[in-house]
Amino acid sequence: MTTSINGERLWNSLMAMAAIGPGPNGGSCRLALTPEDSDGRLLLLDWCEALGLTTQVDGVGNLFIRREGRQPDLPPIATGSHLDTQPNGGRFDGVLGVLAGLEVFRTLSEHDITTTHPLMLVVWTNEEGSRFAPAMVASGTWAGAFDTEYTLTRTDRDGITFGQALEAIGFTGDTPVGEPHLSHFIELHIEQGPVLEAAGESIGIVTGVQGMRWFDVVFTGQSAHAGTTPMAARADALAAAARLIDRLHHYAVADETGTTRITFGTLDVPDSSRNVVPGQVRLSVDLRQTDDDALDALQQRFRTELEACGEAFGVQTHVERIWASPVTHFDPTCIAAIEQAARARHYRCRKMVSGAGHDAVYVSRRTPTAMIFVPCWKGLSHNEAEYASPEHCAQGAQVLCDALLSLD
Ligand code: HGY
Ligand code: MN
Ligand code: MN
Ligand code: MN
Repeated sequence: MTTSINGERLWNSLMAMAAIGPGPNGGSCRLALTPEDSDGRLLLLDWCEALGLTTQVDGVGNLFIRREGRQPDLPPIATGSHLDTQPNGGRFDGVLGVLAGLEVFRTLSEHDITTTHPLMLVVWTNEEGSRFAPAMVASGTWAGAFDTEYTLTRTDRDGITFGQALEAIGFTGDTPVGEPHLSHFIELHIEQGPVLEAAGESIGIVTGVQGMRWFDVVFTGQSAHAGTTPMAARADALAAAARLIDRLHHYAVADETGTTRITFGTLDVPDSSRNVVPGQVRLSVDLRQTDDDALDALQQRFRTELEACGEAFGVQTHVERIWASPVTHFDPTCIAAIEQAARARHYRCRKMVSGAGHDAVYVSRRTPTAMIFVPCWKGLSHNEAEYASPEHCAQGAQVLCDALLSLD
């Protein structure tokens, strides 16, 4: 007997969630642990309460929403994702995975289906790493990659700690971090890239995630007068940073394999003024590659270019390592369950590696894990124009439902 999810109900829930913390151009802005993030969590918990589900919250704000099974002592089969967004985020990144999980629970209740294992819908705190670096830090804490103290003391640009922000929205839970143990985890997410849409396919069977490394670079030169200081006498921190960005950008573009990703997402020029030669600059660096050796080589090139830029401009450079996430390979059983579910529904599908990081990366360190992708418009994400069609959202939720049930 196949169980069909209700695509319209899922779409309506997605749009209701999108109304919380709306961005100025039709997207979403629910930075982690802000009142908007809290409102999104509370809306979800309202919906879950209506289904008679129980919720545990751990010490870093992860939500574990439980649907009872016939054998309560078995470890839950889980799904989930994140509700926090980028400042200029879209309405589907993370949210689709959470609300598709809710749709599965709604569908099972509607059809009066009780699984053997308990089921769990998980909302991981601060997946984006935008307000508090690093990304995926709360799923990482659950997985044992970070200790709770480290996570609670991460600070945002205003010096507010993760722990203070969590307390302020009332989501500091008493479930010990690391509980509960999960039997399987499957995360549905938009692809956030162009592959599925270009191929006219509906489902990505995600076999793993590429490696990622984050750094901050502080360039320290000398602030000076814009009018009186000859060019040859300057130690211009911003010009040095610009040279680094230009050199590494072209290095990545020239990579014939097309797998090198370098992003300079933030550039801070403290006390900047239009008629002062910038004395200090802080630049963020996000390096990604599909294998760890290539990532090592990319990191080495970054270091070499940085040294050369420092010398050329007479500027000191200091590198702070913020985060490293190695190439991740997902679990064959979960991958097979997803593939089987997609093919049984005759959805056009392919196996693929994720370019974006996801909570599933850390969950997979402790729990058999895999992911399902659906296409998004022009592969656009981390952009308010992000869009996934109601059909693709429904197909992704259907594969999620079938795959979870097949693991039970
Ligand atoms: O950075 C990432 O890939 C994720 O969206 N946090
Ligand atoms: Mn995401
Ligand atoms: Mn994201
Ligand atoms: Mn992500």
